[in-house]
Amino acid sequence: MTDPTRRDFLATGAVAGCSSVVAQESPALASPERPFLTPADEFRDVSRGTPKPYSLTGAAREAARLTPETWRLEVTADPATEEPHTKVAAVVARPLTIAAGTALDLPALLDLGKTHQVHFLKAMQCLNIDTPLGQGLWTGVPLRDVLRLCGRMTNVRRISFRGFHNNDPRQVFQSSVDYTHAFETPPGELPAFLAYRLNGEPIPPERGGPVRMVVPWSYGFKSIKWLQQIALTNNPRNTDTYAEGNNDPEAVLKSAAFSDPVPAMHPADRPLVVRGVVMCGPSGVRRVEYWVRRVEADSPAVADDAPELLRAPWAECPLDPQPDWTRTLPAGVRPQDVLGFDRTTGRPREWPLRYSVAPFTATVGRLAPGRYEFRARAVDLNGFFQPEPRPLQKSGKNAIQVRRFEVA
Ligand SMILES: Nc1nc2c(c(=O)[nH]1)N[C@H]1C(S)=C(S)[C@@H](COP(=O)(O)O)O[C@H]1N2
Ligand SMILES: [Mo]
Repeated sequence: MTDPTRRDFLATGAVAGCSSVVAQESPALASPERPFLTPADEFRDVSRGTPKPYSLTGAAREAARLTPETWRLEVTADPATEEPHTKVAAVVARPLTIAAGTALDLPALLDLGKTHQVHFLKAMQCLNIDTPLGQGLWTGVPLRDVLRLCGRMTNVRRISFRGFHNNDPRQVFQSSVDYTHAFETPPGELPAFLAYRLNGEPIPPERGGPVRMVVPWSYGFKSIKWLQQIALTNNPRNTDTYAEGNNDPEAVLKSAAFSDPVPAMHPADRPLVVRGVVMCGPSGVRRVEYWVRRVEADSPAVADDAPELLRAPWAECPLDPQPDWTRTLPAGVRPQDVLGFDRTTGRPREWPLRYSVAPFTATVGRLAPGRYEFRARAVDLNGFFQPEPRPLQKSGKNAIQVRRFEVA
């Protein structure tokens, strides 16, 4: 009954540092041959644990309940109280536990999917890495529909969740959403959900399978891989592991442009074309624009909010036409069934799609020999220029990338 992995679910945060995540350039979504959907094994991986949970095989993987047959989800109420924030504990009518034989298994989740399944496109982005990790078509069941199985709940203010962590409390990686975000999805908004398919296939172990939480509006740390435990709590405070890294654990994805690396040397007789992707956060994307700055070896760096940058002659980078949806989406997934797409026309209701990335092209043309810097930035629907409105990078990675190169 007392499963050591469940102890201190909400009280502890992981001691395992965020230092395992090093900020660096990722080629994953910034390569010339970028497909609209990133193959599952080409996402850049951000996983804690020693050994990494996905490296377990055979009996060890079964014992960890990381196979489709052994996977179980427990949903329990957090009994903790703590003055002054939590005067009474959360209560749930029908907890789902392994001990009582009521934990949810994969067939039961798939069965729920027959009536509640959702599909949508989301780019995974780490709050601590410069470029998005990959973009997928995720399929699963909204968290709200799973939690309804538990019947009446009282004094629940947050929903906290964690994945498998090698039975080592220091490897715990957990995250959470508030009650409102779990249950009261507004029309047109995307729900947090328990995903069991990625790009039309079962989610592979590397991407968090059999079942992964996907929190559409947030950075990757909310999308808990190898999901196994959900706790309903009356602790109103955020206990996300990522909060310990000075991150804003309620950050939402920022609209931001990410340009592909520019080769260090560019021939003067060839026009320069730079590609990239723009992430669409809740504030949308009005346009993407670029600026090429001539520099000398000793030119000082230009800050993202320097007058020279703000007054610069930025030029628009058109977004690519939308892909052919019937050919881009996995077999069996109709465009009109993807959240964010119009039910009758089968076209996205807005473009770029919220919480996904769309490719753009900057056609710079020919440049005279010399040294240059290339920058691209997004302008959101409120007229804010990247990295506005929040230049705190721990609340959303959206610094303007600087690509230095020489034309010869
Ligand atoms: N259980 C678990 N879930 C996790 C993590 C982890 O270490 N353990 N890393 C998180 C972080 S910080 C990110 S950015 C994403 C990365 O997802 P990916 O490896 O599928 O690209 O997974 C998230 N989910
Ligand atoms: Mo992350």
